Amino acid sequence: MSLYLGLDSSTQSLSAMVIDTATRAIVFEASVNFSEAFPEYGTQSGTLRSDDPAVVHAPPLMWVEALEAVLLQVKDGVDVSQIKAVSGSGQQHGSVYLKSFPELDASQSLKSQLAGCFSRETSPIWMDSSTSKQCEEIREALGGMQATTEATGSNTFERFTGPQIRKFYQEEPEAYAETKHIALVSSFMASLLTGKPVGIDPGDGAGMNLMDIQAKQWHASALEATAEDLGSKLPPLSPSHTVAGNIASYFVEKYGFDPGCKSIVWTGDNPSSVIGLGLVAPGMTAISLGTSDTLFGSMGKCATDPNGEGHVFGSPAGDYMTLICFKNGSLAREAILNQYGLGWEGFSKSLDETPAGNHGALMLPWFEPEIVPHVLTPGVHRQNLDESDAAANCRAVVEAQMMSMKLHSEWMGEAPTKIFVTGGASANEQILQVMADVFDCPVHRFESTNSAALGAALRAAHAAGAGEWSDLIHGFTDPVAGSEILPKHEHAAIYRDKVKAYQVFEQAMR
Ligand code: ADP
Ligand code: XUL
Repeated sequence: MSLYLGLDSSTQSLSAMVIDTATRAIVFEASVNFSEAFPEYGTQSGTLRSDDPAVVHAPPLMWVEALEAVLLQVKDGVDVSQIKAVSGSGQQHGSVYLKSFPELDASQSLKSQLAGCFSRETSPIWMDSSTSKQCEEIREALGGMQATTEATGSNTFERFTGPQIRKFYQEEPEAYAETKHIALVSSFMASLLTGKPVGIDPGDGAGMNLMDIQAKQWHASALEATAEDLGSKLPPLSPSHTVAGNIASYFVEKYGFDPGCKSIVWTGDNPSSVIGLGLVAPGMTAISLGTSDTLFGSMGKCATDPNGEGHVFGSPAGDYMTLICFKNGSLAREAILNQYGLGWEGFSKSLDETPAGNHGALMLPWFEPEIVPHVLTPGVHRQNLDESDAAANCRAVVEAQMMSMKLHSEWMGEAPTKIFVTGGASANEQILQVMADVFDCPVHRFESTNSAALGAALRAAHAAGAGEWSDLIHGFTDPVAGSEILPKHEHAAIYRDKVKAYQVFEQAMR
């Protein structure tokens, strides 16, 4: 047996996946849904909301509790002593602020040991869009949009960690001064497993507006533009394959891990999915239909988006990856589903019953402030679309999302010739047909919709020396045989024109 554990701490849940590289099989999967398992934290879909829709936080102590809960399931499901290495991925950009990091003691729970350690009780997460002022200040200090994008791989974005840290520094200077360690969700969880603060990898580090994208080191001017003394509070940037140490004795004693089990640096969920989808060579494109929709690809050289909408992150496979994040992904599809009282079956039926192009109906589904295009005031806009027509609204939301993804990814250069798709909504064939038609290329599905956890398990194996990427991914990241969804050419022709109308509507309303 050659077991490796991958964890994914996402917005709504913490998932675990154990793979066996000897038999090339996923041998165990488990998941803990934050809001269901820990209602006492008062989260909705894993998030804390306030009266201001721009402010979205989550309690880090809930993630700590979830780690114990998911490891209990792993312990019941596999022989934990056989796990050779563990790694993970986290929702990107979210940050955790600690006054101190405790020496872990197996006779007490993680929760009780961490409870007094936070200098900020709640963590701003990627859905927060309350830092426009700080974005502008940092962008100006770095010489404007283009200079910021070239320096850090992205323009400043409200959810990125640098602007979030600056807001905390400005609004709660005493708590900021008390903060000894600032972690990302990924590096915080990795620190728990290792029993000490560990580094941030260039995949997740690039989502902070603080990392020099070429050198993959902290960017001195960006640190200075963000907050006083920031360099001393951040851990080092560490390559994604870094062995942070052996797993902390806490987990050996409490769950039965082998004392020699390696604890590997974590990355962001999107960089992790790049591995979990097998995008280890440049030029491959994938779309994840999760809480948000993200479009990403692997890239040999670092090329940034001149429009400042897309991002460049480090890829755990070595080079770079691009990423464009559309916040109103499943969030928007679910809003329509709920508005018309449908289930996913009814939603899919509506897509079947309505024609490609939807008789020219258009929707801009900005239920939440949108990241791409940049729209801070939420609003749902309709054109040639009757709000009382449930089926047409189902088609309109999906067409809008696919057309927006096509339009805002054109800067990447070449149109994709094949798309790999993952995330919860990739189970929906009707949605994938619209994707194939709008992009006019085949779409391939995967067995596991949890590519981030799979990527984490594969990264654990890679960092522990189990093999080269091309060998390791074999048998794990092959698309489901016969799952290919082909574009219908008459539909593709309709969307070629409709994308232009969509662009005009989008520009008029943003
Ligand atoms: P994340 O990892 O971002 O938390 P997931 O990738 O697990 O999210 O996706 C979860 C989402 O998938 C759910 O919120 C739901 O909207 C969506 N989903 C699940 N099943 C279907 C389906 N059959 N059709 C469309 N969407 C679905
Ligand atoms: C990426 C982003 C989201 C989160 C979701 O930039 O903000 O995809 O990573 O977990």
